[in-house]
Amino acid sequence: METLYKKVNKAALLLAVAAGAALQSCSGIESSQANTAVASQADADAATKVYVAPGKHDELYSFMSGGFSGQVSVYGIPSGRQLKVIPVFSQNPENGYGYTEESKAMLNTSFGFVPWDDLHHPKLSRTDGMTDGRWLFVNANNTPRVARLDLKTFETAEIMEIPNSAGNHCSPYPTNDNEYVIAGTRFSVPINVEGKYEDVNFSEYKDKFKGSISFVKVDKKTGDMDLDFQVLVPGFDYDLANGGKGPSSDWVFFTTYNTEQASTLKEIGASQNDKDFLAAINWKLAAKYAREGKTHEMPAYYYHNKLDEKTHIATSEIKKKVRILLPEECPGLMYLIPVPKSPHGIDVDPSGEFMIVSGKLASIIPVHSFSNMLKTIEKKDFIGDVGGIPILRYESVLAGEVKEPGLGPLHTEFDGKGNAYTSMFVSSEVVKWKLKDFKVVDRIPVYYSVGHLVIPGGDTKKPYGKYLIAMNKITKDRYLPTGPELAHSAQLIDISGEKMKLLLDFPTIGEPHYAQAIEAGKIAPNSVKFYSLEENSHPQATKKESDTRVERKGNQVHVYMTAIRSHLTPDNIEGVNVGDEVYFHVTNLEQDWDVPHGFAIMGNNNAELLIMPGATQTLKWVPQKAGIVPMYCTDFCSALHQEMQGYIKVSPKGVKTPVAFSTGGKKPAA
Ligand SMILES: [Cu+2]
Repeated sequence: METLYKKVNKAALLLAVAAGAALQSCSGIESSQANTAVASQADADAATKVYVAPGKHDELYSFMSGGFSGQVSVYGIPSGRQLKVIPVFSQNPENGYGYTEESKAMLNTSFGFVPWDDLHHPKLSRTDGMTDGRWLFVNANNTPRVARLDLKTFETAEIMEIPNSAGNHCSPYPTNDNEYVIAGTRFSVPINVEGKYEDVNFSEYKDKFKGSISFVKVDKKTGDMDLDFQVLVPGFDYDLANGGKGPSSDWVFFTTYNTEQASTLKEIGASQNDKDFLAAINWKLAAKYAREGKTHEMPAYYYHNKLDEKTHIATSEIKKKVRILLPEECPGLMYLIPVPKSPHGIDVDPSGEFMIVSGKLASIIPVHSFSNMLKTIEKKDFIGDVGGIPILRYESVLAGEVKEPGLGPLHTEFDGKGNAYTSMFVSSEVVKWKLKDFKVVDRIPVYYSVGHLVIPGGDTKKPYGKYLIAMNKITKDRYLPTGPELAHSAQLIDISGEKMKLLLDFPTIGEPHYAQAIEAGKIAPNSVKFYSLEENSHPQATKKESDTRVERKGNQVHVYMTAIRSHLTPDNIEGVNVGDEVYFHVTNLEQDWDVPHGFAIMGNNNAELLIMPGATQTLKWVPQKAGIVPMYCTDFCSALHQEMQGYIKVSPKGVKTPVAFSTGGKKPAA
């Protein structure tokens, strides 16, 4: 009976999903009944592959960049269900990130407090060339920064500003054992190694503008980042990068454009040359040169912001110098390999032998060979140099070309079964081709204008070649209309068979440029459920209700408050005046999973707090009006959540009211 019931239930579900999908795909198009029937069967097959039953978990986590949202969003795959949004470079009123006294320092930069950024590329940390589920590194494209997210807590743990960079697009690329996270600048700018200000004009681009590649060291145990050194490179635009694997592990590769070094109307000025360059840097050798003292010490000014795990307080450290390596002084450090003009992605296949360069304007995809590169270097088969950096002969490094792949090749990943998949921005498709002979074997349309794509582990030595996610730039008619702005769209494609099959569309947040995906088992078991109250060493933590209090220090009032289902202590406060700086240090006393408390106060020119169990967070409030002001818990925590509220009496300026506080039976202090 039970089996039969289950079967009937599943069949009914599939029909419902298929009917919905068929309706959508046929809306506005004439279609015969036969077509609908065929579509229904295909859609039903797709539905079974993405269906995750209620209460069941997804196979994989996917971390998508938020682009101009400055955040990272987390999805379950294959369902496409959104699990979380992690604020990184942008303030998030939902949980107070960037608004609370504890988190504000995370957004400090040499430009002051920067509450927004354009986050492009998430990259998972690695052990022995495989993603290990410990951290996620992401870049800020606008105000150059690299952040590390802790995947035990899904929180931003650290943000490192990158000096001598202007547009940190080519970032962040971890080496195979997280020795370094590497970040290249998109815009070249005048860089003076003595750290002096120079009055440079646009016309001096070729002489004065430089690029930089930053090598951020990662502590193996803690993940803590530190800018070890930078390599000063020719004044091109550095677009994307990827590290080698296996035999090419010591190298990292960068696509460049604007090798013409134009300073204006780059859409024309940066498209003059038939070829731009793939830059290859031997990072192991660079680290050796840096260790051996080949660096120049340059005055600099940049921020390093870190969250303390025990106090949950972020602090900023100002760094005042950076070590610089000059390629012309470091033989063997850097080479340039010609590639078709204006390339975007550079992707290294799982074996580490092939470097695939996708040129948006190119009609072919060149596949360069790492072993050929080494031979070409050895034979000194150079066709010239840029500032002492040898240019290798294209034909000597080339392994082959993928012919007629489609229009606008952009980014390639791999399935670990000998196939490569390249996104085609202009012709809106994903193209599958063989690494053995570079022949195209399959193509599938995507809707529309795909940017990057991701295969779980597709940038490691052992991809998990079951799914591919296409991240599309344009959505148009794929969903119900929502006015002029539509959600960007991801599409999940089954790549387990010979032919690619479209399984699912799902909307995404902001503009996902790139994503990473990893088996759930590498992250889920380590996920923190709550913070230990005992280990909470926040200096303003209040661990017992009996320790709650209100203290005045000049025009500052500090409220040491606790929250537990279902009351705030204290919940009646007086002795606050208009214009005071009131700091609510709220400790969530709960020691249970999924019981955050929120805290908000009427008229506050700030966000709310969302305090995790066992943690302390501080909200600043400067009352503007006299009167009785309500405050309450914003997170529906219990049946009596609506009762979790209180009042503060605000007296006019100059009216001396003694500080007093209470909750229920607890009498105000004398
Ligand atoms: Cu509550």
